[in-house]
Amino acid sequence: METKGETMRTLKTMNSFDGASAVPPVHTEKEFMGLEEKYGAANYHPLPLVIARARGAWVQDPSGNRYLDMLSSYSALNQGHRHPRIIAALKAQADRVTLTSRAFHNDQLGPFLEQLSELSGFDMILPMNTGAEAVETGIKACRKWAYSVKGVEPGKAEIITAADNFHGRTTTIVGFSTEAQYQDGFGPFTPGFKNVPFGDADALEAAITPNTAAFLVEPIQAEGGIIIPPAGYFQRVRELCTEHNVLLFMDEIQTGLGRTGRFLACEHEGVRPDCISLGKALGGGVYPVSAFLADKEVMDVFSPGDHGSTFGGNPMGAAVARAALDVIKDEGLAARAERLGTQVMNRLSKASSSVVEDVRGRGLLIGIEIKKEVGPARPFCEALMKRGLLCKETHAQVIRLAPPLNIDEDDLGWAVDEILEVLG
Ligand code: IF1
Repeated sequence: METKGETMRTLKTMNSFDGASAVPPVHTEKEFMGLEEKYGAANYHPLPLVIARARGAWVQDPSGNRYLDMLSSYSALNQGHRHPRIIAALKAQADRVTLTSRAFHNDQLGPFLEQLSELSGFDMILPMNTGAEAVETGIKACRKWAYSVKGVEPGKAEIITAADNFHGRTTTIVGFSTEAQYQDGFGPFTPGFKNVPFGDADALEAAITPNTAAFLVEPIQAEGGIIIPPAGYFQRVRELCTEHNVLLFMDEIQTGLGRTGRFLACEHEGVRPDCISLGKALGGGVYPVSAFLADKEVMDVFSPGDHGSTFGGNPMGAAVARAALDVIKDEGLAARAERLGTQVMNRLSKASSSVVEDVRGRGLLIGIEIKKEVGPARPFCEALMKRGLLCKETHAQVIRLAPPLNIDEDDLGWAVDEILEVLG
């Protein structure tokens, strides 16, 4: 990296990776990128950086250049890269048993479910692998609950979702996306969904019918541009759902597990949903683990054979998730996110108002919206990458910041210095 400012900082941590040596890479960065381009489907357009090693909040390319990771794989790395306790759990479990299928019991799943139930306050858990699978599981649970408990006529259950949602990429889930590109060319879609504007409780009330099974919503719309709901919105949503016997299903896949300064983001709103989905950091950034959580009345709709997954609940994932949850709790990562997030927000509020339209966030999930007349956010992310700092825009105008929650305070301070400089 050529820029002067970050040399000290990148050198500071230069020797901190285990076994990181000056062994020349077999391929150059250019060749690695070329291979992905030639053999990989073109469904991504990554920034031109190849990551070969990582630890904590830092990543390194094959040539040894260092970058501070302010994206954390979209909050899947709340515990940082390769947390020693999580890696130890992974290695220990790899030496015992990795996969049993759910045809048999294993000695990791039960303790994992108990731990997650105690931390979240939900009675029961259905483990899956990816976020989209946890959301799909929840959709099935809400529909079945509507038929078997609420008494909705067969085939009539409806689920209400929010405009500008992001819940994953399956054909059912993109079917209720309002982003044209996510749907384009992938229809026909699953019926039984309708959208209302996020933040508008009256619109939700108007959309509820006797056939409504659930309202599926993110506590903060992250991909939507870090959209924080208006004060009191979720309290009203909770009242409406209770009044009309509709399940409140909150997708905490990106906002949960400490990211926003609470274990779950819904705690900010003072509401308890009927069910939630978790993913991303549940696997500590090393193994895909997701889950659908609900109380007994909802989870009881499932009988043997109704739902499942070859890998869901496997002992490797369960052991990793137990360590991932231990780290969040023992290191007080939610409180840390709250404290550091406030510091960052205070400093960012001093950014040039001729460039910045708005700074918003909760905990360490922060969006910097660039003024439309200034241009899109991407060039700012590219400029930051040149300075050794990784982040990614969401939609055209918003720079999304989501560093590991255990990021070193000086590193985070340096990142804000760089951001303020780039914003001018
Ligand atoms: C990608 C976005 C973020 C999620 C919420 C479910 C899922 C996600 C609230 C599905 C996933 C990911 C998907 C990933 C990038 C990332 C993303 F830009 F696409 F929208 F974070 F903002 N619910 N979000 O945020 O989880 O099935 O992916 O495990 O490249 O698509 P998944």
